[in-house]
Amino acid sequence: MATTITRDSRLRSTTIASVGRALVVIPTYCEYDNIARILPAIRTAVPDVDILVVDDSSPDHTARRAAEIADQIGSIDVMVRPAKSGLGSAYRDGFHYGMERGYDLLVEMDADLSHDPESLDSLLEPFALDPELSLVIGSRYVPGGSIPDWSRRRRLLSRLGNRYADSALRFGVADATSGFRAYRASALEAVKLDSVRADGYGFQIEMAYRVYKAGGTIIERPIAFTDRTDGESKMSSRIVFEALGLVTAWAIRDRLARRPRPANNN
Ligand SMILES: Nc1nc2c(ncn2[C@@H]2O[C@H](COP(=O)(O)OP(=O)(O)OP(=O)(O)O)[C@@H](O)[C@H]2O)c(=O)[nH]1
Ligand SMILES: [Mg+2]
Repeated sequence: MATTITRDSRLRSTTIASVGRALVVIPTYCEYDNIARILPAIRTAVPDVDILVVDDSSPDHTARRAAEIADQIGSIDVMVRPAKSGLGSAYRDGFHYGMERGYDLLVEMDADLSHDPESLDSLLEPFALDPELSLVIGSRYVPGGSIPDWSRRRRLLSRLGNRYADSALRFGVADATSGFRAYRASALEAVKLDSVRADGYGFQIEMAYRVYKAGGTIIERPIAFTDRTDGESKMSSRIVFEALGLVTAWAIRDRLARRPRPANNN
């Protein structure tokens, strides 16, 4: 006998209604198959959130595919930019789009199904409980978080990178490179998005650090991060080294700025 499991959509609507309107921003570059899977999966998991796909004119016509799905299931916008311009700039444009339209929460999520739409609820729910909350990070490195597909070596490198970022910047974040997270719009306004220049992992770390420095409250919720099965990764070792260099530069800059000035005896 088949068992039917019905999700409690009443509870979900109440949660979203009490935190305001949420927009999930998904940057894409050549994710033709993945985008057709992730959009309906998000709609099923959190029916009340809207979605914005930010595509950089992917030659595989990801944007056209996204627009077809949008016609079928609604409440999805597709922003097409003229050329591949990086993850950081895709999020900046997507966040501006959402803030101009009055969304209260802005969510970052990859298209490649590494981020489970079923976890979206756990990123949004804390905003309903704490009006002061600025940022909820979906974290691989808090109890309950996991990366089932990664080798020990890759896990170690990512863990060490994150430990380095936290010991240099002291913002108390275990998984600052995670790209699965939700911001309160007012927290994004406070961080002056336009001056954020980093890309990739550096973008994620810089955004969390800026929220922290602006006095915002950040919490982490466990997620399982699974490897993409379709399409190609756009991350490179250049982006990893850029992130490490930036973390070091921010840490030095802010330590120097905090040093007491010598007393002027004249
Ligand atoms: N619009 C836009 N999207 C991008 C760009 N680079 C990457 N993306 C998207 O950003 C998301 C994350 O990129 P990935 O290549 O999966 O990076 P990652 O998840 O850190 O790396 P993997 O673990 O190897 O998948 C995916 O949805 C990509 O399609 C870009 O230059 N422009
Ligand atoms: Mg990915």
